[in-house]
Amino acid sequence: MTALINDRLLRALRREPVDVTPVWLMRQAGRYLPEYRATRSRAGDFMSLCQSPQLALEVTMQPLERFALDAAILFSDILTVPDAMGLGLYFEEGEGPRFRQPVTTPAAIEALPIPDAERDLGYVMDAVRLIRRELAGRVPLIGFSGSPWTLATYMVEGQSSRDFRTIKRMLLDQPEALELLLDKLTLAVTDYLNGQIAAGVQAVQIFDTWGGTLTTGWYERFSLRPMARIVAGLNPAPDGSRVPVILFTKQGGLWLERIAATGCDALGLDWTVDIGEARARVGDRVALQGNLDPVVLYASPAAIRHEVGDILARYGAGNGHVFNLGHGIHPQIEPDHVAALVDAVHELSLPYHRVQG
Ligand code: 1CP
Repeated sequence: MTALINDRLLRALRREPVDVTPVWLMRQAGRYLPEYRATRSRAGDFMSLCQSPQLALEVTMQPLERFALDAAILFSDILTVPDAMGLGLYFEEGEGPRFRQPVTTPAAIEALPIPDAERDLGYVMDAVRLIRRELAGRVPLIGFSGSPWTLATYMVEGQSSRDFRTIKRMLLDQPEALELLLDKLTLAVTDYLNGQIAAGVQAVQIFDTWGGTLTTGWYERFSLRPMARIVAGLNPAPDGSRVPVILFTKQGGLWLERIAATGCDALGLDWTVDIGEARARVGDRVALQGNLDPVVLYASPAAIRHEVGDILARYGAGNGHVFNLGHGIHPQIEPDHVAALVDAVHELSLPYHRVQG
C-alpha cells in the first residue's frame, strides 16, 4: 500500500507531533456543495448514490478538490446496516430516513439477521477500495458506523424522533428485547467496521448521535457498553497497525472520562464542551476532536476565523487535537465559508506546534 503523503490526522489521533492541526468536517461531502447535488440528481435518489461505489467515490473526493482537508470520509450513511438487516430504508424528500419495517416487537428482534459485511454491504467495501486507490496516499480515509443505540433508535422509531418515546418505552417495559437488539447491532457493527478496515479505511468513527438523550445510567448500559465491546473487537489494519477509533457521543460532555475508559483513541466533542476543560479531564488518555458550532459557518469569514482561533487557544499548545465541527455541516452553508474555516485552522494553529521537537 502507498505510504501516506499527509499523515497529520493519524499522528494527531496517536497524540504525536504535527506541523499544524489537522482538520476534517462531519458531512464534508453533502448538500452544501453544488457538485454533490448534481451527482445526487444523476443517481436519482440518496440510496442509489450510496449503493454505487463509483458515485460514492465521486462525492467522497469532491470536498478534497475544493478544500485543504486532512482526511477523506467514506461517503455512505449509518443506516445502511439496518437496511442490510432487512428493514427497507428509504428517504422521503425533505423528511429524512424512514423504514418500511420498523422493529417494534421482541419477535421481530429475534428474527433479525446479522448481516455479513462483504456479502450484504459489499457496495460499501467496494467504495472503500476504490477511494483508497484514488486517494493514492494523499490523505487518510476515515470509515464509520452508527453506534448500536443510535441505529436502534431509527430501527424502533421507524424514523427520526424528537423524544424517542417508542424506544424508551421498550427500554423500560421490555429491556431484554432492547438488549438483544443492541447485542445484534454490536456484532453487526463490529463486523461492518472490520470489513471497512480490511478494505482499507485508516481510522474509524462511531457516530453516537442520540446517546446524549439518555440518563447517565441508561447511557452506560445501552450506549456506552455496546460501543466499548465494538472498540475491543476491532481488528488491526492489513499491515498490522492499529486503526484509531473516534467515539462521538453528541451531548456526551458529562461522560468524557467514562467514554475515554472504553479504550478508544479519540473523543468527538460537540460545541457545548470547553475543549480546554475536556483536555484537562481526559487529554492524557485520548486525542480530542472538535468542536466548532456548525452554525458559526453562517457568519462572516472574519467571525469564523475568530471562533477557530478561540478553539485553538482553548486547546492550547501541543499534540492530540483534530479540528472538526461539533456536528455535521448544514446544507445551506456557503462553500467559501468552509474554505475560510479550513485555511484558518492551518494558519492559526502553526504557533501551537512550533515548540514541538
Ligand atoms: O438528501 C441527501 O442528499 C441526503 C442527506 C444525507 C447525507 C449527505 C444523509 C441522509 N446522509 C448523508 C451522508 C452521511 N451520513 C455521511 C457521509 C460522510 C460525511 O461526509 O460525513 C455520514 C457520516 C452520515 C452519518 C449519519 N447519517 C448520522 C450520524 C451523524 C450525524 O449527522 O449525526 C445520522 C444520524 C444519519 C442519519 C441520516 N441520514 C440522512 C439524514 C438526513 C440523517 C439524519 C436524520 C435525523 O436527523 O434524524
